[in-house]
Amino acid sequence: MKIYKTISGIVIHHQENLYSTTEIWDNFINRPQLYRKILEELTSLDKNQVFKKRIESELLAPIGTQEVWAAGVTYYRSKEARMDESKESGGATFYDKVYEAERPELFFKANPIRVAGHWQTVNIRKDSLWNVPEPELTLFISSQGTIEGYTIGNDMSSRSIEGENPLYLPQAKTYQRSAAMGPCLFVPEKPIPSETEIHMEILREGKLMYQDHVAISKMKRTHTELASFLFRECEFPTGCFLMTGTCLVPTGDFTLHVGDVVSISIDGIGTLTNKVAQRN
Ligand code: DO4
Ligand code: MG
Repeated sequence: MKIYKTISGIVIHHQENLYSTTEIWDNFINRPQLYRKILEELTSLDKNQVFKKRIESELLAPIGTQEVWAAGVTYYRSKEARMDESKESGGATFYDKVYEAERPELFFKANPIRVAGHWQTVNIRKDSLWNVPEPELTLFISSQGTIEGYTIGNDMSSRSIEGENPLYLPQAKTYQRSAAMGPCLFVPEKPIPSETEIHMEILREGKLMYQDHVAISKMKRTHTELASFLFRECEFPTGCFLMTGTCLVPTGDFTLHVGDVVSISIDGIGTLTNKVAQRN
């Protein structure tokens, strides 16, 4: 089941049918056993294929008042790339240690105003020379700590700022439109399968600059492990989103340009596309 947030309300896509409700987003999604609850409600909702137009022309990022958090160094490839970019600063050892440690790296990524939706622009910073998208399976966790859904996340990152000094991580990671999420909230009956693949491609003036994919089974940690660390000492009254880390890192000579188009696809969820921009 896929849940879309649109200007005119929520659209639910289930088994080829479209349903709509004007329920408030936060109240609608922040419920344990979300799949079962929505399934029970479907017969009482408006059902009409015309709601497809709302998905096509009124789509918003699938977020209400939730905070967006992110996990880091959850894949070997991320550890390697970060150790490489920080070797001159002497920060490499921290990535090595956190990959092996019991406690994962978790950081605050964005509040809702910094999040772009499908086809909105994401930014690279003007004071950053080396920028990449990070395609990440993103969990929706209810206020009770249960994983209820998934979306596609782009954890836009400045490699030059993070590489200069790991203490600059918040500036490398959190700025206007440094995150994208969408196109929908995928709410399956069972947890997402480990064979699920994440694909990313980057186009520059129509030319393919990068293309790769990975299965989420390559991740070192489990989703429940990450969620339980996040909920240890934090409350999230309307639930929260948690990006689970990247495994797709372009080679060191690649940096994003203004105008590049980044598309991230995850099996079962869809495709999140964003054009790269810079603030004036
Ligand atoms: O350690 C810094 C951030 C790591 C990250 O964002 C990732 O591994 O995806
Ligand atoms: Mg990341």
